[in-house]
Amino acid sequence: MARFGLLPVCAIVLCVLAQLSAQANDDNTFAVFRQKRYYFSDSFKLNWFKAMEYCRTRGMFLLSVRNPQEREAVIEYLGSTGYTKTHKGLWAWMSANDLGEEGEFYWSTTGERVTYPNWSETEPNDFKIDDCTNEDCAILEYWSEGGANYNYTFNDRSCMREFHFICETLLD
Ligand SMILES: [Ca+2]
Ligand SMILES: [Ca+2]
Repeated sequence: MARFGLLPVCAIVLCVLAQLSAQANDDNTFAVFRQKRYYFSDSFKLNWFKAMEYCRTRGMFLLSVRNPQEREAVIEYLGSTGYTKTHKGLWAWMSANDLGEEGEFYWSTTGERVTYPNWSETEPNDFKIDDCTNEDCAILEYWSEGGANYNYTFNDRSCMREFHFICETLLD
């Protein structure tokens, strides 16, 4: 029984591997910086939940920017994609959110509290979208004419809005 069952399993594994390999070959925004691998969804947008899921399907995690060194690595990586040469701004989901407790932001990828004070001016503001929706998920934002304020800084946005996003691998 086990012997006959093995063949279909092998076929499925090969099929999955082939698909993963095809996905990897399609990437033009996949790179390694300071020992972390990054992926930037430059061609499509998802809501925060879908972005989390998408990163996991690639064996990666939604981005965490826990200190100035990680911010520098992300800026270096994004520079390498060429995206900011052709776009004036960049808005990308990170894993930070205050879904669990309003006003208390955590990196859902690592479980750590957000202690790096890299928020844009007046953020996070939990802006009220409608009766049921405030802002509970955070993006990394850049605006070429924003000066120091939108310089790869953080902003809470509505989790259901669709933005580009960045995935990363975690260091051991
Ligand atoms: Ca909030
Ligand atoms: Ca906000």
